[in-house]
Amino acid sequence: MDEHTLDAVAELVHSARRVAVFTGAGVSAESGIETFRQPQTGLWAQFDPMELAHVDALRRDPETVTRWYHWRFSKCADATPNPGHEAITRLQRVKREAGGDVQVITQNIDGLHHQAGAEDVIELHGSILRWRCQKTGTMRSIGDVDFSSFPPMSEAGGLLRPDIVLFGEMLPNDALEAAERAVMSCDVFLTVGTSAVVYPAAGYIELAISRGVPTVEINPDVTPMSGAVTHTLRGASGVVMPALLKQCGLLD
Ligand code: BV8
Repeated sequence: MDEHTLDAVAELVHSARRVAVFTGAGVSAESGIETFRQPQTGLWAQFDPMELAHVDALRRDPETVTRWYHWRFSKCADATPNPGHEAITRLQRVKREAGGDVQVITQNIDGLHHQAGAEDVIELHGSILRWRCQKTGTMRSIGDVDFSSFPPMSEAGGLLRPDIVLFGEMLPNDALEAAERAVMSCDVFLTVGTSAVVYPAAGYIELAISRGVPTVEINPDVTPMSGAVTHTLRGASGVVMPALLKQCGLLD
């Protein structure tokens, strides 16, 4: 991570009134949750997430897809927020106390931003912690789902599925509207831990760039947006985010 860039970004974040923080699976990597495009391990190694996380796969093979999501939940059930999540929450708290705001827009379904204390998190792709009856639309917490057989069924005889957005499904309107408002009103836009290849979510990075506000990519790797953002901080979010807050004088 380049010290000069860190200093420049800290200056931008410190003076910004409203910050939008757009996150992807990379922000949960240091909590032990494999990123979306990391090769699958063990039992699921032979499956491609892009195949399983698709609405057609759920229609074609609800047993395998619900088993996979139950397995993915089991991988994140014990996960706890890492210093990256905590730094984002702290930034939001400090900005709100000063009359500004930080809006967290996440593609992640693991609930870790919320667990870290972030408020009003915009979950573009829903949450694996909520499961929905396909027949009645009723929601229930994953703890109230009977996984003794797959696919899990509701009392109404409907298929129970995670309340997430699969490929080929529309994103919830309220999340889209909230995300657009956040990007259109921010003074600085941080994109943290995302490969920036999934749409319409990745479009928010392009929207921020088109507005001409400073945009910062925080990621150990290059992404398709690396050449278009204002600054890149190459590093893990669990390291970069706390360093950024420390540089802003918000963390000792
Ligand atoms: C829709 C829930 C329309 C499920 C997910 C325009 C152009 C091209 C394609 C499309 C387009 N518009 C629509 C599409 C199709 C498709 C799409 O985007 N395809 C792409 C992939 C080619 N989009 C859709 O289908 C969307 N729906 O458009 O509907 C429609 C119209 C009419 C009728 C019906 C529908 C729905 C997209 C949502 C899909 N659901 N998640 C689940 O999670 O299982 S998306 C999935 O990818 C995850 O949510 C994940 O978060 C997301 C994005 O991936 P990332 O978060 O970026 O994760 P990834 O592993 O890729 O990258 C991790 C990054 O972190 C890496 O860069 C890595 O270097 C970095 N990293 C690693 N360690 C760290 C780190 N960074 C920081 N710190 C670290 N320690």
